[in-house]
Amino acid sequence: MIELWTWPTPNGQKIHIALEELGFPYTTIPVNIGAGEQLRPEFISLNPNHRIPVIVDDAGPNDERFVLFESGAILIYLAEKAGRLMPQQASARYLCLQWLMFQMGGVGPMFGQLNHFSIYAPEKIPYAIDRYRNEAARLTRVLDKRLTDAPYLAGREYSIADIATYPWVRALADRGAVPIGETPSVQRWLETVGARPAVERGMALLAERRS
Ligand SMILES: N[C@@H](CCC(=O)N[C@@H](CS)C(=O)NCC(=O)O)C(=O)O
Repeated sequence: MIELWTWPTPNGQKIHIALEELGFPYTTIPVNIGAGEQLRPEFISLNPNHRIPVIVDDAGPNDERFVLFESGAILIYLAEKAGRLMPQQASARYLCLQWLMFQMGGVGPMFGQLNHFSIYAPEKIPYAIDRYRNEAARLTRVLDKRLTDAPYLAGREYSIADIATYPWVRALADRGAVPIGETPSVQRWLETVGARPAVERGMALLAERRS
């Protein structure tokens, strides 16, 4: 059984989707980050960086209990454990990791900063908002080019690279923060990925707690 410590934000939703796609049995422990629950000692003992998501797998490597944080590492772990959602063929596998790293190092941090400065910052700083809005738009155009050349980020196969990227793009597209009307291939991919039953279930997990 996998224990999932999470909250319905894009980094948590990636893991919700992967677990739903792969069918691993799991239990969910909500960590309300708005209420500061990520700072509780029991959570910090699992992730010293006090961020969701975290998984605790009681059947980890060598059949031992295994704790893992960082959503990109968790996605690779789950895909390798199942032997699914990451292409087997070498070049496609590295392209999958390339686009996963693009999400972890680019889309996540930049879209996150755009959210911070445009929604949560007590002072609205035009320079910061413009900087992250432009960067989010640029990254969306990079995704659009890739998704014009290939149906999914890794190529022909749906993979953890799509799972990592979908919740971020979905969230910003839904509130009009990225120019989705100008990126038709991203729009097509959002519709295709969003129609997967496991993606619908993963996005719905704990959603009522946030509203
Ligand atoms: N690089 C980390 C980022 C995780 C992260 O930033 N999680 C956010 C929610 S999306 C969080 O827990 N924030 C709590 C806080 O800022 O204190 C990952 O991908 O797992």
